[in-house]
Amino acid sequence: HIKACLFDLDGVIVDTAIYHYQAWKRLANELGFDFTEHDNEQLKGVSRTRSLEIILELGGVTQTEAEKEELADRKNKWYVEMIGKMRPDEILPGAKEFVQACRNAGIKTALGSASKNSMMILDKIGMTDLFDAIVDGNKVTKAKPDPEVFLKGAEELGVQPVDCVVFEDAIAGVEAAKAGGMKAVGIGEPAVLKQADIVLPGLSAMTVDKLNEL
Ligand code: B16
Ligand code: MG
Repeated sequence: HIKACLFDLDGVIVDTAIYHYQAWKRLANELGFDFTEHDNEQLKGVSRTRSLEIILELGGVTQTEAEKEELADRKNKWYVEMIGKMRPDEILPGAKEFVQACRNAGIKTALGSASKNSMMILDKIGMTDLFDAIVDGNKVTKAKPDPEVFLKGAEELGVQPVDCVVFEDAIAGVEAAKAGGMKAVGIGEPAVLKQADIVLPGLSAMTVDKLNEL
């Protein structure tokens, strides 16, 4: 019997990938190379540091650790400027409704995101109070596909992993859920999210009744 639902943020609750893309592209352009929306696919669910490494590899650029830190900070400032303007109407279809439906059914809810900016985004879209636990990039040391982020979420909720369902749009995120012994609902394409128990196009296709059929 499912007792908790854990939600990824980018790609499940909101589409912040577009803002990450714009900020990374600006950085790549300043460094003298281009960065396409196609390249950006590789960064979904990946940490900020790892994202930068992937971009520098694409551009064939090598940087010192100190330079990398400065570049990541520069990108983050532009990103924060953009998410600072986010509004509740940017919540993906059905996301708020499903999280609320879980709560109404007595199912605990948690956020499990790699983003260190999660709190700001939740605040801007007005969803902070809908989560019983929030585990973000500031609270974890190991990135997805390591299950740390979701295991911490389950622990904060006081629920066993086997009684949890994770909602994820990234391959690494689905892998993290499975590695943690949880059920995984993929948001996206079945051909991509092969490890997920089921794959849906978005949370508007999800219902509380479906949780116990997984
Ligand atoms: P930040 P998620 C992830 O969010 C994004 O998908 C990924 O593109 C980003 O690099 C990562 O957060 C870190 O974000 O730079 O804000 O700390 O999908 O795990 O909710
Ligand atoms: Mg995601």
